[in-house]
Amino acid sequence: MKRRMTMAQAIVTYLQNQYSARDGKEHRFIEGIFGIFGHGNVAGMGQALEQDTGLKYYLCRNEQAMVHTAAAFAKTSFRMRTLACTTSIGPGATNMVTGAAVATVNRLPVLLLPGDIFARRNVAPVLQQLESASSQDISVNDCFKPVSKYWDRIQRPEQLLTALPEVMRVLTSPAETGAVTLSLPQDVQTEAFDYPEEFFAKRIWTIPRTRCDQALLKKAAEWIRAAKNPLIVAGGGVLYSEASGALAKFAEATGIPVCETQAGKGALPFDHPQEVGAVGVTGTPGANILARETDLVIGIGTRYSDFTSASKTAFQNTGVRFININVAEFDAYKHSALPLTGDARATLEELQNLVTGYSVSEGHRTQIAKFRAEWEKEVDRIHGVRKEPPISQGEVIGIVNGAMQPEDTMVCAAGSLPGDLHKLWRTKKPGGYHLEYGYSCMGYEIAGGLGVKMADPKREVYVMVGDGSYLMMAQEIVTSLQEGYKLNIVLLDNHGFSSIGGLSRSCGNEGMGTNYRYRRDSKYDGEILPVDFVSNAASLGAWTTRAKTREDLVSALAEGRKQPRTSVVVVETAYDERVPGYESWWDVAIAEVSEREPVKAARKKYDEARKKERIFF
Ligand SMILES: Cc1ncc(C[n+]2csc(CCOP(=O)(O)OP(=O)(O)O)c2C)c(N)n1
Ligand SMILES: [Mg+2]
Repeated sequence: MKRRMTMAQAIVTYLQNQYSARDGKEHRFIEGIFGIFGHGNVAGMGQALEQDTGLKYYLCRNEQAMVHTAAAFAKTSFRMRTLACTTSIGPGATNMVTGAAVATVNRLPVLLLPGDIFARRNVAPVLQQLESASSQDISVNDCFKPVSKYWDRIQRPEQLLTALPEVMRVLTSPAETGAVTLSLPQDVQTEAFDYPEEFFAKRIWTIPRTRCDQALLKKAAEWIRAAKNPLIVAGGGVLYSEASGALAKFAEATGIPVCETQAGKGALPFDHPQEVGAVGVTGTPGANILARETDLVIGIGTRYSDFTSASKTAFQNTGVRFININVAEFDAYKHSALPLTGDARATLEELQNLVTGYSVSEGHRTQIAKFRAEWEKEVDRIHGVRKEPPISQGEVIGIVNGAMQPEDTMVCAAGSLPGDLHKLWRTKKPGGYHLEYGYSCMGYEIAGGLGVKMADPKREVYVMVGDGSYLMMAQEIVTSLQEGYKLNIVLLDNHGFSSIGGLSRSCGNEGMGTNYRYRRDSKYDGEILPVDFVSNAASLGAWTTRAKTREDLVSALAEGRKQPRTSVVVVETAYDERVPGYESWWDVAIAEVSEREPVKAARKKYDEARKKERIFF
């Protein structure tokens, strides 16, 4: 049996019949499709979606934002589901490139379907076509190649028969997943083909719990048994694999402390006895001291970004070794580790059986408990700072954390918040802490929050966003209202880029371009720009209020939570009141020559600090 359909109609039908399965649970893999239409997709994909509502269509305000929404949806679903995104050609398409990079860096499945220029070519250059004099086989969509895990261009409708299964293979592969881009020339979208009926049959893609090599597993157990002060670094892979329970058991049985990366935070609840908190540049003192001294790092589902490895200075024990449990071979081999290439949960369970009876020393357990207690005191101190308005960011974090229920989720991505949140946030459940800190993309926050809410409408979603990020991408508030997905947005207004301002000064500079102030002579040191965020958010349709004091903020959050529609609480925070760093360092290169003394001094310190950077062999 054949079905005569356009290429776009075939995509829409195929996608709604793809399912994922793991641990006996089955999900429709592509839950819906976001899209902004233009001449490059309205008559193809638009026609198909209008005719066949089996794949639910969502309208958003910006193409970059919809990819963030899809990525956050996938992350909240532990990669068992995602959303697709359709765009027109040219700017609509390239607007998604940043979103694609976010998804790929964070190893999150998103399906991108940018429209493309005419395959037929005779009418070129079409509106929004960037011509190339050296080849006609190129368009702006080639820009997606380095940010996609699979990229293809459908020049004939029958190519879908071989392309779409590849799309699904990559999207559902725990090791390979990321952004997948299918470029769809606008004429080919509308071309018909007799597709075989079987192509549209329901297909279930099992997301495997891959087992690692058994000889390496045995060797890993020997290394653990021989270790004096091992340390587990829990990354995003622990969450993606839903391995929190297995990790808790493993840590309890062995006494091995667990520290967390940004993506891995929440793998264990903050009050678990083996949980020593954030590690790396934005880490806690206990975790960073343990990292410095450990003789065995067990990295689980981590890509060892520079924030985790403190730019390769975190692990200073001369004899330190690494065991990496990672479903992606690429990550498993990092730091010359003993690679356990496999699923985090399955591997932890198998490893646990081989280390029965092993425990870190009593002294080590006592030390861990002491670090934990000291850190909780420090968090209380920072939460408890009582500054006259504008209040401190640390206080705001404490208040928002206190206003939330264990099953709620806090979302953030860029600015000075992620570092402070990594340290201070008390996460109670896996998925409660949602940071996009692989690409740290300003603008992810609200769009991402929408994706979290769409994945689990029952939970309250809190978006913490700086004024800089808000001004880059706030428009998805409108989408949240349109769809009835309520967000609780907390906007911290410190009149500029406090994070980068601080960084600039720590590099011996003066923070040029990091204040939102009027230009006066050659500098931005005039009055603060009068941006009224309350009116701005209200104009988009949100419930809004301003909070100045701690008491204001507590009641504003309570009031906002009660609102049926998206709420925005605007709180002015102090630009220079910062949470300190603890026992760590980040490599940001400083000018080697300068006419300025502070830069020279910063470079001198920098040259010294860099000596601690290690390569592991
Ligand atoms: C899209 C994008 N552009 C630039 C940056 C670099 N950057 C990181 S934080 C930041 C400033 C963020 O400002 P805001 O949201 O107000 O947070 P604050 O630093 O004040 O906490 C900038 C420009 C980025 N992360 N993402
Ligand atoms: Mg700011």
